[in-house]
Amino acid sequence: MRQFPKEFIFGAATAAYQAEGAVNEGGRGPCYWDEFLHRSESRFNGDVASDFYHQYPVDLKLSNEYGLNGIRISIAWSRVIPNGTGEVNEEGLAFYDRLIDECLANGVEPVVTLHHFDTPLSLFHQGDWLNRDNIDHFVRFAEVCFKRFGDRVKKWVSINEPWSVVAGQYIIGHFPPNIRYDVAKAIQAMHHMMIAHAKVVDTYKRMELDGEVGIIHILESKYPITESEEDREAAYVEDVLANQFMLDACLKGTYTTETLAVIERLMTLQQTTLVIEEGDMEWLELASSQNDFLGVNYYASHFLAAYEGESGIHHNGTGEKGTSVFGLKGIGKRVSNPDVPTTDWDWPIYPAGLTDMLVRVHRQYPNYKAMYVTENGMGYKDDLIDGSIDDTPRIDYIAQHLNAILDAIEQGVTVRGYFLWSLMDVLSWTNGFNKRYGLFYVDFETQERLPKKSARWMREVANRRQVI
Ligand code: BGP
Repeated sequence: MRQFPKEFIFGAATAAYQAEGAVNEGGRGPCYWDEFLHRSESRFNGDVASDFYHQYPVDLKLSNEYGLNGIRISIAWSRVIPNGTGEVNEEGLAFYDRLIDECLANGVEPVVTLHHFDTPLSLFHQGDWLNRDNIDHFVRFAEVCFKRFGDRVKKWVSINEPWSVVAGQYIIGHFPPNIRYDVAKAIQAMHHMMIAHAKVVDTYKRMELDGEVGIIHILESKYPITESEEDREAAYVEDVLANQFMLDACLKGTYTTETLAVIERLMTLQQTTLVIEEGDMEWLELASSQNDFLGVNYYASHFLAAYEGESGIHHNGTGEKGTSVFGLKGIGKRVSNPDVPTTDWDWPIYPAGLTDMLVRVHRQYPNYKAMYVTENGMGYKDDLIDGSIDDTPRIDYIAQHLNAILDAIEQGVTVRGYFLWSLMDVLSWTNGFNKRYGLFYVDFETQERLPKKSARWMREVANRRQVI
C-alpha cells in the first residue's frame, strides 16, 4: 500500500475570526467581519464562534490524541494592532504566546497565517487592499509577529487565498464591501496583495530567522465542459484570473505575456487598466526565488461554458443543493457536470482536479521548493445521533483527496503535508454554523467537543501514513 513520506505533516486548519470568538476580550480591535456580521440581516456572527480563545488547550490536546502533528492558526491583525496601524497590544501578543506554546507542548507544529480574510476595520474603511498604504501597514504587522514569535514558529504564511478575498469582496459581493461583478477591482487588489506578500518575504529573510515563509493560494482546476473552442476559452480565462495570475506573481516573479493578455482584456472590459507602480515587478521578482513553500487550498474544480449574457451570481449559503449560479460576462459560466457529484453547497467533488493542479504547478513553475495542501475538506450537515457522528461521506472525500495527493507525489511533485479544513467545527464566513467541516464536532451552545468518526479514521491514517 502506498505511504506518505516520513516527514509528512498530517494537520488541520483554523483561522482566527472563524474560531477564536472573544471579540471584545484582550484589547482586540474590530476587523471588517465584526461590523458586517452585526448588521440586522445577518444570520450569524463570530462573537463566540468555537471559543478557541479559551478552548485552545482542549483542541490541542485532542489534536495530539488524534495523531495530528500540525495545525494552521492565524494571528488576528486587530488583536495585535487593534487599529491596524499605531499601538501594539501586548495582551494580544501574550495570547498568541500562550497559544503557540500550547501547540508546541502538544507536539503540534503551528503554521501561522498573518492575513486570513480579516483586515482591521479602520484599514478596511480606508480601502483595504485597493489602498496601497495597506501594504506597508501589513508589513509592519508581519514584522511585529516575526520578532515576537519567530523563535518558535517555523512556518509562516503571509496571506491566505488572495483570490477568495477579492472574489468575495468585488465579484460575488458576499464579503464586505459587497461589490458585485467588478473584476477590475479584484485584479488590482490581488496585485497589491502580491506586493505585500513579496515585501513580507523580504522582511522575513532579512531578519535571518531559521524558518520558512510562503503564501497560500486557493487553486481550483478549471475545465471546459465540452471541447468546443468557446468553452475551452472560458475555462482558460477563468483559470488565468483565479490561478495563473497569482502563480505567476509568486513563483515566476513576473506576469507572463499570456497572463497579461487575459488580465488586460478583463481590465479593458471595465474601461480601466492594471496599475503597476515602479518597483512592483522588482519586488515580485525578488520574492519569487525566496518563497520556501506554496500552500495549496483545494476543495473543488469548476466546469466552464462560454457565456456572453449579463453577469449573474447566486451564492448558495444555506446548503440548498442546486441553487448556485455563477456567470460572468466575457469570462464564462460555471455549469454542472453530470458525472461529478457535488456537496449540498454545490461544490463539485473532483479529486483528480487536485492531482492536476499539483502536477501543473510542478511543471509550469519548477522553481517551487515544496507544496503543502493547506486546506481541503467537506462542508457537511453533520447529524448528532445518539451522542455520535457518522460522517462517512467526509471520510470518503478526504480519502479520495489524500489519494489524489499520492498520485501527484508519484509523478514527482514535492508535497510535504496535508491540513484538513477544519480542526473543529468553525464559523463558515458566508454560510454560518451549519456548514461543518471539523474532525471534532462543536456544540455551539456548550462549546463541548466530540470527535467524529472522521477523527478516529484520520488518526489511523496519520499513524500508518496510509489511506485506509
Ligand atoms: C477557504 C477559507 C477558509 C474556509 C474554507 C471553507 O476559502 O480559507 O477560511 O472558510 O474556505 O469555505 P466555506 O466556509 O465558505 O465553506
